Amino acid sequence: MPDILFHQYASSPFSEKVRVCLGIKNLAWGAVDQPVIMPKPELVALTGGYRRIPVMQIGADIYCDSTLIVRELERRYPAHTLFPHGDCGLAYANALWSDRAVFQAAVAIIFGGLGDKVPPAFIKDRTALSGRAFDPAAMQAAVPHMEAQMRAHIALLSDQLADGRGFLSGDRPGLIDANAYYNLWFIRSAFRPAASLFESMPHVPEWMERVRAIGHGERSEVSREAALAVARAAAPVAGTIAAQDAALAGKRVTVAADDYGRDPVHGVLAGSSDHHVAIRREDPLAGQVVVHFPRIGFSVQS
Ligand SMILES: N[C@@H](CCC(=O)N[C@@H](CS)C(=O)NCC(=O)O)C(=O)O
Repeated sequence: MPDILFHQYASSPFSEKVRVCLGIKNLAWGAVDQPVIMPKPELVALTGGYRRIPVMQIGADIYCDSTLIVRELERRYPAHTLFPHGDCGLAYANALWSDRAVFQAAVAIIFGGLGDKVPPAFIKDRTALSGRAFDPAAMQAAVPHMEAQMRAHIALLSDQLADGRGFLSGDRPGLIDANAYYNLWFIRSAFRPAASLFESMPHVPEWMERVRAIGHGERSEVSREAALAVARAAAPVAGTIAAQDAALAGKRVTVAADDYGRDPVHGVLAGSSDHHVAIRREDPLAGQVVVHFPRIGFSVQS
């Protein structure tokens, strides 16, 4: 059983970001496939209610959100760094561009393009996820604008690669490549016709091929039941609490995403820093776990 258990599904773009990072680091990991729509009973047993994908599990420590997963991978496995040319703060900041602006354009282009081929159960689920209508017909109307946006985003990549460099920050791949790659991968795999947006963009197809060729490291398959058994058998790691959170130490808090998929997770504050917050909780299926969230994009309430 590999130490890294990665809760994901094949078509998930945020999972592809992390899979590329696992490839850059050439790590062994267990893929725990989760459903594309709710219910996800084994996942929420681990997270306490957070339903988004991906989630990483190491023993009884559960890491939510691709940004924190990447940060934890770099901390635990510093070899083959995700920041081969430095600039780690900028690379994390760059995720806000890819995860919000570029991702939203990709979603509109893909689901607007698929139109009435999007299954009703998926529409219902994503409406509940976002708290507003997930409406492929409305997205269809927005496609010309979103394609223009996407083209402008991709042109930034083309500019960055124009001096002949192999990867976005130089001759070695890093987080910044995974960030920029996964939305284009999403378009190509979910709605192929829209790939014409970048297939003719100078330097971009060759760079995409270089990123694809990195692979995903050493993947094996792990069942959801086996992942729960790993959590039950392990003890979560002890964390430290940052000075600014001292008043909340040992207190019950609620953590929730501030954009979509805002399902609250309750627990006792067990660790924090400028970059993360961690809460301890007990679950009948998963045992005692600590669930870790990034600070950016999540609220903490006592
Ligand atoms: N900020 C989150 C976003 C994750 C996200 O939106 N994931 C999508 C799938 S790629 C999701 O959870 N969709 C709803 C679902 O799968 O249930 C991250 O970086 O992990």
